[in-house]
Amino acid sequence: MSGYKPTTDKIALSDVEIDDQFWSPRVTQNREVTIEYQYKQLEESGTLENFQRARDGKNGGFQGMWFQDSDAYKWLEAASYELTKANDTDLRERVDEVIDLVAAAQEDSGYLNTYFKLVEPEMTWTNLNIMHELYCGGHLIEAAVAHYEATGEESLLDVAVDFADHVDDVFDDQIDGIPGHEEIELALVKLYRITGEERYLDLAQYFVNLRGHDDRFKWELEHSDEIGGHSWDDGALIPAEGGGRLFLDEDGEYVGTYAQAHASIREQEKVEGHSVRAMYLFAGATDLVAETGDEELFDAMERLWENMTTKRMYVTGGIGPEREHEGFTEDYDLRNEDAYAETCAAIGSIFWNQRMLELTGGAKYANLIERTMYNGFLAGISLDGTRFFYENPLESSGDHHRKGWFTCACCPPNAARLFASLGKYVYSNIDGVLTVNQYVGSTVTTTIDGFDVELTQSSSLPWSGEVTLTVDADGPVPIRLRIPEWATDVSISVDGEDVEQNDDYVELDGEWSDDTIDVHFELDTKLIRAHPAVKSDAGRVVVERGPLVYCAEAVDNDRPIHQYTLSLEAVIDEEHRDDLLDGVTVLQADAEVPSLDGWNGSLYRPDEETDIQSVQLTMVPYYAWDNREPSEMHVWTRVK
Ligand code: FUB
Ligand code: ZN
Repeated sequence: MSGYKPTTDKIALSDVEIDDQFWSPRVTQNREVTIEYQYKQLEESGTLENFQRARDGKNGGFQGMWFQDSDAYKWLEAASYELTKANDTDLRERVDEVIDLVAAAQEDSGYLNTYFKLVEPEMTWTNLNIMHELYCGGHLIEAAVAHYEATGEESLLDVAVDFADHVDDVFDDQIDGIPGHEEIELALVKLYRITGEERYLDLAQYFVNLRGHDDRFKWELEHSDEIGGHSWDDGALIPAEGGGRLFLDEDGEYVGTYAQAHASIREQEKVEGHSVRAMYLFAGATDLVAETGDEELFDAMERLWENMTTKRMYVTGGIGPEREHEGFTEDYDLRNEDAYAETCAAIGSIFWNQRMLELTGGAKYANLIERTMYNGFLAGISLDGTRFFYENPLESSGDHHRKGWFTCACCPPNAARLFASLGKYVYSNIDGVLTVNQYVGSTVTTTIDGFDVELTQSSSLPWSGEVTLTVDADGPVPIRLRIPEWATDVSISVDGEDVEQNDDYVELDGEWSDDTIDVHFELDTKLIRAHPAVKSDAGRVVVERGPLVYCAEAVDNDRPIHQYTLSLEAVIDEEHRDDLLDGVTVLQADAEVPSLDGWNGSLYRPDEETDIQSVQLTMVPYYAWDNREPSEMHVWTRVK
């Protein structure tokens, strides 16, 4: 098939070249180390072999999780973003090989899922709750769009289109139902945007609008003998005590909260259930608002965003405190040591917020993306790019560590695709305004309302707040600069002349001819409190400096971290250490610990007998924790 149309209104990844003292080493490492490493993991985990067996018409022998195809698709998406940036022939060959494999595993009908092909070929589309066929298909489509945009080749896009057409035939002609794990909604909007085929947009709307209205999930739970999934791990996915239990309430009654299917998305008041599912659904729904102007859906998005960010989000931007459902629980439940805060959920939040930002221009979304990028997301990857957190606690006894791969390896390739597409988050064309969302050194070369513009940015974030932009355009191009939420003082000048600013943005209209915009964001160290309703943080503060959340690790301190108390008047010194953790600004705060003298083996003694010693508490950025020898870590520190 040919005739796909390119998207034109957004700033393309190929328009942006990152050149940043903080992010470039990580982006380069993602290409040179992480993507290579993850390809090996696709081999070792059997992910590619599943496609080979499916291609060769074999039966059985499926390896890994039932949605493992998605690991390959996310890898393809990440690798494709790299192909946008460089003509990397080795990577391109490898990508082509994987695409050939995927294409060869596809059935003539367009159906594609190696678990079902190898294990339960008669049971396709019977267990929408749990079996992730639509989720995998969504990742296939996202990879295909990325590959087409990078290379102009239709090899993977043809596979994705055939799959999407098959889904369109099946839903709702033969089956009325929705995916248990959202993802295909946002992918279908991407496919619509690149092909111009309305049916993909309609299908995305169908999936979003049916959620909370159909009883297919309930039917599946009641007919567990008739649906797929029995062959995985002795059917552990099916019975109420297996995967199906996640859809039940404490009384064993069906309730769809886990998959945001408890009510129409338009009526939902709070972010509920599995957090990655929620983020992907909201990202897809926001795409629909952008395409259709659906105000009721937009109101729901704003309401849910408000609930999430004021009651259900960690200071790192991480979300979803609970392990069992991998998701949200109650307002203000922000447990620290047990925090789940899956890396994929932070990534999903970035996806959703970028869409809200591009829809509304609201600085609050860009602020949250910045917070999540530097903290909740970045902590998910080791400094060497080969180990990953699935869960991101805000406190540890020293026993939580990143791993090279997981049985359920959703997070590592998700991180790879976000790093590889970082350029998408720096600038937006919002209603004809070139908006600088993130202060990441880079050059954007694009066209805004018919005028060619080139803007080069240098940035000293996150260590200090000096940003310089040079702009050249062949016509008037309005520019908007976000004022970060953490900036305590701001000064901005264009060619040496100061300009006015409001709270969220600085608006600069003008003709640009190699003009220079100098920006200074005052970057202070602040003690931050949580709302008193957050039990886990009562009597504690977190230290932030600019966009970074800090933590204390015992490896930098003489005592276990739980023994320290900060003073509210603490003087906090800062020192940039190039030799530590790939270069970080270290904070040292006045603190107190109880003396260890005179206990003489006793466990308890009168308070007045216990001297208090003045000490220093050393803190490092949270993203860099657990990159040295294991030790206790706290984000929130007791204060008096
Ligand atoms: O189910 C697919 C992915 O695996 C989810 O998004 C993650 O939470 C993990 O369960
Ligand atoms: Zn994950």
